[in-house]
Amino acid sequence: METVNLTINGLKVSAPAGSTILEAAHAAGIRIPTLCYLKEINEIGACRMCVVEVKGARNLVAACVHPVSEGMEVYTNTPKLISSRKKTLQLLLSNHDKKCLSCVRSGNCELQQLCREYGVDDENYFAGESNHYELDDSAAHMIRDNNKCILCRRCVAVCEKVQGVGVIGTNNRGFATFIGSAFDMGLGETSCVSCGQCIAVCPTGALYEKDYTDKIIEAIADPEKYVVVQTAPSVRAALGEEFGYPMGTDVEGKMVAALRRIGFDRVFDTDWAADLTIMEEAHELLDRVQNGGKLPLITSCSPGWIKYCEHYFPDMTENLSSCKSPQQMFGAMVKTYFAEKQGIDPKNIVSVSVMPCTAKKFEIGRDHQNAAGVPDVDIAITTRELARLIRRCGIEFTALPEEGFDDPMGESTGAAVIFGATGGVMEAALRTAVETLTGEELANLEFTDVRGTKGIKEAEYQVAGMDIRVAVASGLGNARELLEQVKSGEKQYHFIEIMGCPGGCVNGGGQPQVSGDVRNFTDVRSIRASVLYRNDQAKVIRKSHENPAIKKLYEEYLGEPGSKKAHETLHTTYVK
Ligand code: HC0
Repeated sequence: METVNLTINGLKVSAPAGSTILEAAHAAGIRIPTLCYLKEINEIGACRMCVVEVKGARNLVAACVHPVSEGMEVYTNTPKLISSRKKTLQLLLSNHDKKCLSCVRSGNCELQQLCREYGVDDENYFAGESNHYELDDSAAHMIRDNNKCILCRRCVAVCEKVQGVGVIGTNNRGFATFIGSAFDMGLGETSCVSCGQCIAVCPTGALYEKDYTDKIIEAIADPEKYVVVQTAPSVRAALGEEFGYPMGTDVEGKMVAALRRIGFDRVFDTDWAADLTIMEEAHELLDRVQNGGKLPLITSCSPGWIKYCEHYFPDMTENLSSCKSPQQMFGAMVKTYFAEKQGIDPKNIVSVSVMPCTAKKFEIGRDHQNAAGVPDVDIAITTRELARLIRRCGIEFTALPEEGFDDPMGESTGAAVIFGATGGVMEAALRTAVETLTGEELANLEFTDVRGTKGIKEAEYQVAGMDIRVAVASGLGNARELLEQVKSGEKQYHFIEIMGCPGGCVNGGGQPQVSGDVRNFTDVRSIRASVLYRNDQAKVIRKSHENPAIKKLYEEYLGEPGSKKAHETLHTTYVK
């Protein structure tokens, strides 16, 4: 690798040719502040927080986009730079709704942190005209508050470049510039897919999920209500970050203990329903392969992806598995099977889900998601909302013991927990489908070709004399690329897994926000996914079809996978 030599603050460093000053400084242990910069997503050098002095240059240069060169002399913290950055912050504050006490991002707002670091002691230093905007609460899952927007354009870039959706952009020009949808439509009127990736990258409180934590507190306090909670695979892999644990810490046991102390009547695991999904989906795959059904079969558990398919690939909705997502299968079974077993009227059950996802808030209101005649899931909250709920209820998370889920809907396998990482649903389905087809036990359960955070992965397996071709995509831009190849006939597969968020649910739009500073230099997706793969490895049972609680469910209630009853309760429909 070709390297160049330069100095940063008088320190001799070398850096790979082509790297930016920001990257070279980071490698040398020097942090240059950023606000708009997101590696490979938003490299526009616009916010001017990362300015540095380069000897011989006429102006200050933006370190996030300026490449290093041989003999360059860079200074990152001179009085001139500190003053320039402080002025930039003061100018941002001059047109910013500074309600920090009530702001959902207070404490982890990137603007607030920089103001503290740069000693901004007068937030009204540049008093003058300011803009005032109505909140946009038209979408099912989120709110845009442009009064707190700093026009960094991270949300615009992630929506367009990563997700290929592009429903937001800059409107107007100059001082009147604001971020919104075309013709100033409400987000809910556009083809937004609710993935929440815009929220995940927002540095301030301008974008946030609709918060339902108070509804949960009310339901728990109501003696008429039986309140059941399920937690998605990925929540355990990231919730700890909200309480100061290093990224990559599994907090499953503490999370369960916290939910019990909040007062839920039963603490269950979405993983149980992920095993159930595999039973139904593997059955559907084998049925389509053996009986000439529509192929490729495409997974249906990511609601952002489903909405994207309906909006952008309506001619492929027949390829979608008819299986409800695990969240919805879980809700359906709580209000039918569990309600019957316990003798509870399903109308008195409040079914709550904790998800790493904002699109799940949209999914619970879709048609045909009401197996017992009432919604399968009543309230979907994000990992971030759960952290707020834990704090609001005065629970000392770090001091909690580790506890286990309740029976019977808390029992799950290693195949289920890996659902939260891209490729996990595929691997779980293969473990079951291959054993079903061959009638033999797999010698190696790990389908490593479909692991990892690459946007598109493919593999081919010889199973019982058949070539089974599979592909996995995460992030909707990657999904589009893969589906275009399928539609053109360039690629042919039997089974495709698609997850709406890049890297899968571990990187969902409802997960703890990671500041740009950390995100730009950390492989967040792999670190969180490693929690799930370790969890899988540690399980005694690692195949969905061996889950005793799921076997019992079929014996007692559903009959066989794909049965009439299974179809009535666990499958759904799509719109074109
Ligand atoms: Fe996922 Fe799911 S794995 S979509 O990514 O399939 O949100 O974690 O809960 O429903 O199980 C999210 C995560 C889930 C569902 C499961 C699936």
